[in-house]
Amino acid sequence: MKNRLEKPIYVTRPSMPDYEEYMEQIKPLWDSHALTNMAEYHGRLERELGRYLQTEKLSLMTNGHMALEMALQSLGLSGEVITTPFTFISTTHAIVRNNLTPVFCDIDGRDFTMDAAKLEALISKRTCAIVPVHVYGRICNVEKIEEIAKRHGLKVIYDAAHAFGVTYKGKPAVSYGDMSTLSFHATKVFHTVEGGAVVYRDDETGSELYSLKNFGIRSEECTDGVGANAKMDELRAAMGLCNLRNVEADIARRKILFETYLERLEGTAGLTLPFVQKDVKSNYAYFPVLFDEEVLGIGRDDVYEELKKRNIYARKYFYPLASDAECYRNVYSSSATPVAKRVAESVLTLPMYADLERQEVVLICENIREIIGQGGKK
Ligand code: T4K
Repeated sequence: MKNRLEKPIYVTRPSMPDYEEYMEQIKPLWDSHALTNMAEYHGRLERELGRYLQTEKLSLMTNGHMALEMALQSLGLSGEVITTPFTFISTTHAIVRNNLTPVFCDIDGRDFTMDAAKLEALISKRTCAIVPVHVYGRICNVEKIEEIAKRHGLKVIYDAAHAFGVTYKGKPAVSYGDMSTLSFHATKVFHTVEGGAVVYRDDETGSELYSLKNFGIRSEECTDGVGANAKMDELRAAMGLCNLRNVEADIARRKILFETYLERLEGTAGLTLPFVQKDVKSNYAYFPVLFDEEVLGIGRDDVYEELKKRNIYARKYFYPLASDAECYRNVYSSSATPVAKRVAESVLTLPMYADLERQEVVLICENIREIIGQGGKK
């Protein structure tokens, strides 16, 4: 184990703004005492994010999960929602917590987003919406999904938690569908520590979301919705304002790391490496690799454990499938989504964050090649 790293490398590490810059940003709060409930920075971050994402219709939320819950609730849906099991558990929970029933569609074997060719067969009289996920920041088959949704009168809400800053055919990922939700969690390309947003299309929905994230309160004496507390506070909005200034530079650094991984791992039998889709400007959020046990003679789980011993903490995003989670497995079977099952059983996402050194990526790749017995160095 000659390449064991001295310092642990985790799957991700949040970007931090310059300390002085953040202190400067939050200083006025000691005068204003305005800390939360849609105060100045809340509005400012909404406007600045709106400019970056080319939309005027963006509502900040306390996290990506509540963004999805609030988005679904604002549409007043009931019945079944077609979604993907290859996602973080939040996607399924947001559907279920809205008293909706998830119906799992299999994924495309190449980009791991919802397989639009299998979508229509799952539509029933009870279907009210589709919740696809731009998983790893890869864009779903938005054209086909829109065409099917239109034909059946269904709403489309994209879980775009991974797709901050991604564009498809020159348009931001969040411009597709009836709504899109974003996560600004510390582990994301852009973060506000915890945070998220809903991108919506009309002012009526905007007003509904504004009220729902504040307990359903419309005015001091009128509460006409069963809302939640999903507001973002001023300290986190200030973090967002600082981080937004650095996000393009962070994405550029990620791109270099992504390309270094490809350069060092390309041509290794038994590995399926990620790629940037056609017409997509990527944010390089994740570096997912499939390990084919039949070819390698060593399985994904063994590679994961071996990497851990060498101080490299990759993650099995997303294993188990949401449909296999203890709270859902009595209702669903992953055998209904065989492609998702195979991908979940063979995927490892390798460390990826803006501050990761190029040399660290080189070392991670050497370790992987050593573990799978295909030579330490390339
Ligand atoms: N939809 C999708 C498709 C999502 O992926 C997510 C979240 C959501 C919806 C919901 O959005 P949020 O409500 O979270 O905004 C993480 C994140 O907590 C979660 O945001 C993310 N997706 C998911 C994919 O990953 P864990 O449990 O794997 O994170 P954790 O704490 O193990 O962190 C991973 C590594 O990052 C650690 O080993 C070390 C490093 N780390 C983490 C944190 C939190 C740090 O260095 N500093 C930190 O503060 O879920």
